[in-house]
Parts: sequence; structure tokens; C-alpha cells
Amino acid sequence: MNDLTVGDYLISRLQALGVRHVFGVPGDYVLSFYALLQSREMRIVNTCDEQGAGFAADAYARMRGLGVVCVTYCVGGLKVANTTAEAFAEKSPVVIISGSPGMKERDKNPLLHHKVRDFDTQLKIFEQITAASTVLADAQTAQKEIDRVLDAALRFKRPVYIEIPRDMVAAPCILHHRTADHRTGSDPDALQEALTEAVAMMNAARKPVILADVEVHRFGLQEMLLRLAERANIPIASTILGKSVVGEEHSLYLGVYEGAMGREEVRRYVEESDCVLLMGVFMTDVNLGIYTARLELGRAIYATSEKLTIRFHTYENVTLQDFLAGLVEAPLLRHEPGEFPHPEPAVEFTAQGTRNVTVRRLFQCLNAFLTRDMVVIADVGDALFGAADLLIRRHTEFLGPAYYTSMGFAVPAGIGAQLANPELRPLVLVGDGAFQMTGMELSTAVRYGLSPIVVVLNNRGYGTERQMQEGPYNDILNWNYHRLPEILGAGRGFLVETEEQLDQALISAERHTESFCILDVQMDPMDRSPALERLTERLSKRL
Ligand SMILES: Cc1ncc(C[n+]2csc(CCOP(=O)(O)OP(=O)(O)O)c2C)c(N)n1
Ligand SMILES: [Mg+2]
Repeated sequence: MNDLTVGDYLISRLQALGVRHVFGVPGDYVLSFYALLQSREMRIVNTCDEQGAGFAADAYARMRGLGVVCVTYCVGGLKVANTTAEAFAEKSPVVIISGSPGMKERDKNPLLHHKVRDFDTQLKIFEQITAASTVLADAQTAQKEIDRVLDAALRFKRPVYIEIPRDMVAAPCILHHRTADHRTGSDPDALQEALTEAVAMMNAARKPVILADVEVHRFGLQEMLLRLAERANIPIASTILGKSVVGEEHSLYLGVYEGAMGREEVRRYVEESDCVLLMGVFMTDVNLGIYTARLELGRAIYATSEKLTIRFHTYENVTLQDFLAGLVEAPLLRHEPGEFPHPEPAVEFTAQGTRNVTVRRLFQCLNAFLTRDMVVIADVGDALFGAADLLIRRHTEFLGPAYYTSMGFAVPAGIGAQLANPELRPLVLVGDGAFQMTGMELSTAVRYGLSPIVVVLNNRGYGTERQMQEGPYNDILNWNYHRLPEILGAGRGFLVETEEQLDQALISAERHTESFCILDVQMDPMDRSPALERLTERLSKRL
């Protein structure tokens, strides 16, 4: 006999997988599980709102390989539907744990508070936006269910849903032999044939190039990819979603490729290549510059965790890991790439006194300010587009919701990121509109002693949308963002109108490490980064 409960088992598995923090807001259906978390030395991080918890857990997962958000039934659960959708779309392994009415309470279908339609309404919603889901309704199967669902999160790098009825938390867990995880390797013949074709194509190419995206990071293949690039001497570009998958000071790094939205030299180099290795690439509109990218599959080796295509041949049952490992060992010729573009180096920023800050100058200044000890987190809007040209010094130092593009990610993500890796200080770039959605999570940062530097790009409204179609619906109330420290009782705020003030504020922010710093950077409502200029031109043609 053992006295392990279902709740204990779930927590011990999460701890074994490296999780030390759980983000969320409690409620009566999940209180007993919260008490258990507390007693098991799992750090509970209470956010102001569940959406904040969802984004924080997503960032934590992107940096540590697994994140957990824990909420109450429906009123909490449905608030993390959006953050879970983002994690699903961008492949981030977040475990959503929701409390729910006890199994015994469900007899005769009573109208219990928070219930929407049926007891399984929330489950059905999460089935659509997770890789696996379960309700721990039976102590006999709870262990297997927990194992199955957590394995799916790790295998597919997607969110999963675990609902724990409140009377099951303390139910004795019936232990079975833990089944090995069901990770399948590649079919050796298919792998061999794929490698032969890929190597022949790469060796015959004059100008091969690698385009690396987020899956390389999610599956921990950065080092292997670099080894491949270095062995065959092939330059690497990244997408905006995969930005920083390769340290951007690497001598083979070209820059961010995003079709016509990105820098012209990078676009030309990638599109003129006679052999493009698309590694873990999401063919999304934003990644491909709203489909302005000209990537012909007849010249591509396209490998993802879900499929492998070489020219027009598709190989079944070849994993991204095995394919990449095979290429690293294969007899590849060393190429002579000749001249190729590099990201613009960060030059020293000389503030031009009383000149007003423009988006372009803001990013030049940030580029000079960035250090290896920072993680840059960009929210949707010009914060994200402008950030494409920031020089990120080592991998996984950049987080941005560049595919699903939900506003409100960055401030809570800064909390998750700093808890995931306390050695990195978050530099959070966020539009005023996005800040108004989740920016009050700075309260959570204060509570847990975190120290993000938050730069609010204050262009008085929805600048990205203004560029496409102007109207009063793009205006928002102007807040005194720099005075938030007065409300929160901690932190430093800076009102920034000129370059001199920007420079000074960043110097002070760098020194003030005890708490958060917020820069309210005032900009012209119609100002924009070069990338946004190119993007909005394309988007507005589609309206
Ligand atoms: C949750 C959510 N709601 C609405 C949108 C649509 N949208 C995309 S950009 C944008 C404006 C963003 O404004 P702000 O955060 O101030 O950044 P800016 O565009 O001004 O740089 C909106 C409303 C979205 N992407 N996400
Ligand atoms: Mg704005």
C-alpha cells in the first residue's frame, strides 16, 4: 500500500520535469490543490488575472521546457483559453491544471456555480486547443492519464489540459508500472534514403542556406544545427518567430528573413539560394512577410517535427532530430559562401539632445543598450516588428508571439521568463495598447521581487492598425505609465520625450536592479519602424 494521492503524483511528476513555479489564481474548486502545491514546495505565483498567468507560464515553458498554469473551473479556465491557443499555435508546452466540481457533487447534474452548459464544457473547449487532455475522474487510471498527457506535452511541444475534480486531489493514487514514453524513432530505411537525397542536393548546390525557426529551439537542436552549419560552412538566417535560435553574433548568421518585410540583402540571399534548408520552419504569414517570401519547394529541404520533404519527395517517419543528427555526420562538402550579409552591428548610440524619440532611433538605442544578460520580450505591434533588427547575443534570448500575435503577452511573459532564468533581466517592449491589457501584472513583478525593464512605446493608440485604417477606434486613453511606481509602491518610472531622456532613463534603469523600471516613451502616433512600414503597405492592399 502507498499513501500517495492523485494530487501528490501530479506534483511529483511536474517537479521531476523541472517545474518549480506554478502561475495562477485560486478558487474554491482548486483550493485543496493549491494547499498541496504549497506544502510540496512548489512556488505559487499569484497573478492579477488568469490571462497574465497563462502568458507567464507560456514564457516559462519556452525557456525551461515546461510551464504550468493552475486555475479554477471555467471562470479561470476560460480566461486562459486565449493564452493556451497561443501556446498551441506557437508550440509551447504549457500544462493547464484546472480544478472542477468533485465527482460526487455531479450526481443529478446540479446547477453548481461556474458551470456553463455541462460539466464537460470546459474540457471540450480545451480539447480543441491542446495536444492531449484528461479529467482525473478515476483514481484507478489517474496515474496513467497524467503520464500520457505530460508525455504528449513533451513530445509535441504543445499545451495539455489536466482537470482535477476537487474530491480527487486527496484520493489515493493507484500506482502502476510507469510505461516508458512512446517516443518513436525514425524508420531507418526512410532516414537513410532521405539523408542520401539531402546530401547529394547540398553537395551539388552552389549557394546553400539554412533558415532556422522555432522548432529547432523547442526540440533543443540549436547546438546540432550550428554544428551542421559550421561543418559545411553554410550561412544561417532565422525567422522572426525563431529569432535568436542562433546567437546573432555568430559569423555564419545572416539576419532575420521575413520575405519583403525583412531586410532586402537577407531576402535576396535566401531567395537566390539553390538549396534552402528549412529547419523546423512554420510557414506562417508573419514569418514569410505576409507570403511575400519566394521560397520554391523544388529547391528546398523542408524538415519539421511533423514532416520531411526534399524537393517534391515526402519521407514518412523521419524525425527532425534524427535527420539533423544524420546530416551532421554525413559526408558533406565544405562550401565557400563568399560574401554574405550580416546583421547590422550595434553601434554606440549618441543621444541627440532634445530631438524627439522616433521608433527607428529607439531601436538603435536599445541595440546599443542590450547585453548578454537580458532576455528581450516583444509584444505585438511595432515593439515586435522593430525588434526584428535588434542584435540578440545568445540563443533563446528573444521571445515574441510572432505567429498567433495576441496582444498582452510581454509584461506577464517577463515575469515567467525571469522566474525561469533569474540570471537574465527581462527587457520588455510593449505598445501602449498591449500594456493596457495586461500591464498591471507589474504588480506581480513587485510581489515576487522581479526587475523587468519595461519600455512602453506610447504612440497613443493602436499604431499598427492606424497604419492600415485610421479611425477613432484606434485611440486609447493616455495613461501616466511612468507614475505606476506610485501606485505599486515600488519601481522607477521615467517619462521619455527626447533622446537625451531616453539615454539617461536607460542608464538609471540598468543601475536600478531591485525592482521594475518603466519608460513611457512618447512617440508620434503615425511614426513606425521600417518593417512595419513594409508590412502595413502589404496588409492594407488586402483589406
Ligand atoms: C488580443 C488582441 N486584440 C486585438 C488585436 C489586433 N491588433 C493587432 S495590433 C493592434 C494594436 C496594438 O497597439 P499597441 O499595443 O499600442 O502597439 P502599436 O501598434 O501602437 O505599436 C491590435 C488592436 C490583437 N492582435 N490581439
Ligand atoms: Mg500603440
